[in-house]
Amino acid sequence: MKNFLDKFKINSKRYIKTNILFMSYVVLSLINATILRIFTVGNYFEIKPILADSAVILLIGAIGYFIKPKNQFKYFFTWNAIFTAVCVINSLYYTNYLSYASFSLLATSLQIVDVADAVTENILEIKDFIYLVGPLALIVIHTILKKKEYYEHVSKIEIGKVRAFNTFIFGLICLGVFLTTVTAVDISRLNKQWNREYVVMQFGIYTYQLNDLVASLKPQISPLFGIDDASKEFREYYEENTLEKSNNKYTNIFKGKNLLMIHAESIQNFLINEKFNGVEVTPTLNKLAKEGLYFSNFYAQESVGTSSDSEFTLNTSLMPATSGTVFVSYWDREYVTTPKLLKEKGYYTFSMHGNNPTFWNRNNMHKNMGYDKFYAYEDDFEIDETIGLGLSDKSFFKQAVPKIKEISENYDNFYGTLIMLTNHTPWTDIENYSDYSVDYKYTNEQGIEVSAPYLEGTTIGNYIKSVNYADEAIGQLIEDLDKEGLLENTVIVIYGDHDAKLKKSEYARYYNYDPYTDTVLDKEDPNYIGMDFYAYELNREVPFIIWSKNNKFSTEITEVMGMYDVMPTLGNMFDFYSPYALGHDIFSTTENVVIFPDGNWLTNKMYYNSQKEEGLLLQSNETVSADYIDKYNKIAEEKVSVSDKIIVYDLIRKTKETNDLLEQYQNNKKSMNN
Ligand code: GP9
Ligand code: MN
Repeated sequence: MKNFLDKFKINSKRYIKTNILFMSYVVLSLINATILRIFTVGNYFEIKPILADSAVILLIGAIGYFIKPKNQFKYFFTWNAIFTAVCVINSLYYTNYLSYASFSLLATSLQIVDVADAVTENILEIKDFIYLVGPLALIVIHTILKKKEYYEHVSKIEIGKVRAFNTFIFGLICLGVFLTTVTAVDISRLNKQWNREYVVMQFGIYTYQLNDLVASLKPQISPLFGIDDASKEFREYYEENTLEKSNNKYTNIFKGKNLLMIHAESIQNFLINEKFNGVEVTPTLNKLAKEGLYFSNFYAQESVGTSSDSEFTLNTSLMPATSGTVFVSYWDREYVTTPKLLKEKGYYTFSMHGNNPTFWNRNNMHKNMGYDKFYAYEDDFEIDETIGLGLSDKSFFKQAVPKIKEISENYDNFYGTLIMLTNHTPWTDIENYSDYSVDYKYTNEQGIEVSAPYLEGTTIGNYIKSVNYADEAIGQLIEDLDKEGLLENTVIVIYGDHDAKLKKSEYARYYNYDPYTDTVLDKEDPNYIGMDFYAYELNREVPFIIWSKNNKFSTEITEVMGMYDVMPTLGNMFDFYSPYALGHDIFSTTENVVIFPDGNWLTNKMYYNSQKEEGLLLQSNETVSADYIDKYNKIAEEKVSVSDKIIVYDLIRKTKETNDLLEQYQNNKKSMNN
């Protein structure tokens, strides 16, 4: 035994001495992966992802032993640099989207060039670059090893192939041990890849990214495979979930009216009816909400395609794609959309936007969604006032009204979407175009008027000022439309396209500020209001208002509602219908559910976090059963999955083609019989 131990000691020593470069590569690559998990999901030293990451690092590393020692550095450095890049990109990505990066988004990520300001203002943080220490350390180690003539020494030992073999076996052992811990749920989620946080927690970042690379080739490759299963799933889903046309007090109330949609960039619902120093942030929206139908529990369901995803879900009642974005990767598929359905009823359909038409590939996708014309940027607008990303909302609306007027003179009806822009992050230009104050004014004991800074100069403060500007712009638009007589036959719909993606920490000052001492409450204070995961998610709700000048509904709808419910809800009012809608007419549902692209869901009773497999009860006097959770988990999975199948496999087009063929066949048969 002693003999064996001695031998082991000597062998280990020799192994370490002749494998310094390889081991540095392994340790540094593993440390980066672990730091990433700690900084993103806060996952500390879980054995599963460490095993999975180790397997990837070792199996790739084994190949390095086939290279001559003096050239090995290039190989290990390249791989360590690739692993580091994966960590940096995912860290940056997580900060912004609370999710992990995907190859399928390469095209989408190029959009970031256009929002460069937003990126530097809000996204870059030192913690995103800590991973660079890895490759730097490897360079230092290599330089020292070179000086000590390590490579010459190692070259003398002719055991490259044995080392490669042993490392490979060790990698396989890690993989084997890891595989014994994998559950069926893990495999299913790895395949689906939409619950990315879960996948990274279970499989580690490197396996996630490798798997993602394969999954991202999906738009090109997968329509070639699995079409039969996809069609079956599609058929079965719609057989079991046939959406009945509703019949309620809102049915056809707006039949024959024009519909003008206002895509309100990044406006969140928490600012509705909010005041600073007694002055409303959104007086226009407050008035419209009070007079119209105000859906006060409304959520966007966007994924990484942000604005474009919301446009897609709103107009199709489908979910965003699980990898890539529909507007960029799947814009050429066929969809049943609101503009197309209204066009069938004789409406002229148009969209307008002050930004470059190629942004989000709108120039192609708007045509495909059935808009007759996309009025955009310099071709159709004079860029006479630029704020943030482009033409200011006020100038945009001013120029839009005469165009709408002309359309209304040439066509009986229209469906139009006006996409706002000014309230896009980073809201830095704000002081130049808003005099809204987010300070806190009070009279002190000496009777002197004091202004405590409160949110002045903060990101959330700038955001609020910017929302006030956007609200003013909407107010001016409504006024101008009224002057032109355009409100008599037009229904206005306003939707916040998604939340502003403010950081949790931004809310600390908003909720916990004491103006009298100009301090923010300490986190430990019992009165401190924190923003935990659920509070943050629930606060992401956006306004949704349906307003018509001559119908005063003055109704608030508190049932939870998602972007995918807009199409069936408006369809019931304007008399159009899509058999593929995944949402519901909100006035005909008993218990609605909002599904998020990551599989989380929300009902009036619960917000469920499918990543962590736990939920928050929303009504103190209610509990929910395990069956309740299972039921909505199943619905969430089904909807996300069937929606993705429609998108990837172009199933609506295929169904139409099959039906057309069938019809042709039956007609031929009929004429032959005659
Ligand atoms: C750009 C605008 C913003 O044209 O719609 O897009 P977003 O960054 O919100 O997706
Ligand atoms: Mn947007």
